[in-house]
Amino acid sequence: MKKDGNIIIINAAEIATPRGRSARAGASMAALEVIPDGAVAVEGGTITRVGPTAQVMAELRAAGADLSTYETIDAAGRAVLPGFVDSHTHLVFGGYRAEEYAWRLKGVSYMDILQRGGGILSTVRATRAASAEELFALGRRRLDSMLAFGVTTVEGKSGYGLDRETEIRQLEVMAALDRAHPVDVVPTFMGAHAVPPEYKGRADEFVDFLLAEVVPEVAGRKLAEFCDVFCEQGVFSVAQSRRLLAGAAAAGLRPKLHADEIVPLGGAELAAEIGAVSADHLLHASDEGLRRMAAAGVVATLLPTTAFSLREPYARGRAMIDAGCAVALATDFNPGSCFSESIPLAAALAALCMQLSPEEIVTALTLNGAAAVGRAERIGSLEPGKLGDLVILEHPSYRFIPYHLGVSTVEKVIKRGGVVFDNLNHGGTRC
Ligand code: IZC
Ligand code: ZN
Repeated sequence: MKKDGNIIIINAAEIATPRGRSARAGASMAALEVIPDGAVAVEGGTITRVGPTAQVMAELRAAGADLSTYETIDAAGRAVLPGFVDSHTHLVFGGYRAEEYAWRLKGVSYMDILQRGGGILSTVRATRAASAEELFALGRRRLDSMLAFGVTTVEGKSGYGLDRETEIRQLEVMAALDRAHPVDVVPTFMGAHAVPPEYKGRADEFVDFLLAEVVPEVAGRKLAEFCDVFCEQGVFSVAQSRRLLAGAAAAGLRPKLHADEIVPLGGAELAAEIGAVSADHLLHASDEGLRRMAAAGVVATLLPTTAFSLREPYARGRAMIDAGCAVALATDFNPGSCFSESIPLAAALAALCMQLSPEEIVTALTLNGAAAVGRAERIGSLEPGKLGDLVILEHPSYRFIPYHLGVSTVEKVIKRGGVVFDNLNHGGTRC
């Protein structure tokens, strides 16, 4: 009788994985372990063995494992990797911004649209008007799509409420999605995503409000693990971001930042100063900021599909790795600056426009993404003791991830030792 969470993948063309229980920085990002004719054994949802197929099978037999309790998958001709961790998304929102996209095509800038009360504020209006049930149904469909791209853990941010009630509703929906869906959802509180109309011109008072009225409830009810802020000219200053993140950290929410996305503001320096878990975007981060982030161990989360969508210059991913940073790659899925949950597009842009190697891209999508959501001890690599979260590609090498331009090469997704997506059996739908 098969047992839930028991699976053996055998005969893989290769197992490709970074190793470790924390982010890999600098040159070590390229040090993938590649095992030809590989196997992975998962028992009760946790990886127990990784190695050449003959060795893993001999070890299982020697240990007296009852192989009839395992599902077996023959992965001949296919590469097996850790499940992807999309460590930066805004996946719970109401409404869309297709009209604004058309304006942007005509040359109106993202920040101009926000200053005129559109952009994030347009999504805030639609999200405030949406019920928890509506947001849940939308979120579930989006998670299905992410899963098909090989994502087994996703970070999701609030920030489309900008009031107590809607911010909490977004986070509660993420908790419900986490329970209902195979993809694990890591919640981040981002009440400081924009200044709402009620506080127009009074950003400091809005930060006071968040610290007094929202952060205590979010932290007290454990509705979020992280606090993020849009540290940007015309949104929240470095001083306001520092104050909010310090208060949130005191309540138990670990800091993250949207840093140096549109103009160079010193977000990277702030991230290093306060020991943020990650600083994200970094299109305009200074050399000094990058050096400090590397020294402080802040994960640099790069979102190339956003730069592509905004037609902005790409973050200097190559220089960041060369400066000793740990780089993670994520999609930034949101209805405005980047309406795309495409992992393969992010990977292709990282290769072609940021000069990351295929090995670095795999590390950035797995172990370093896991570190950016504080979970590198449990996910992000294929090693005994980690969760049995993995993807099987339809091609024999991890190199196909950036090479197959914008097209997913993921054939199967396994979450905690169970097949949760199979592109062959289900024509692309979730099991
Ligand atoms: O809804 O536009 N940059 N926040 C900061 C975003 C992009 C998401 C959005
Ligand atoms: Zn974002």
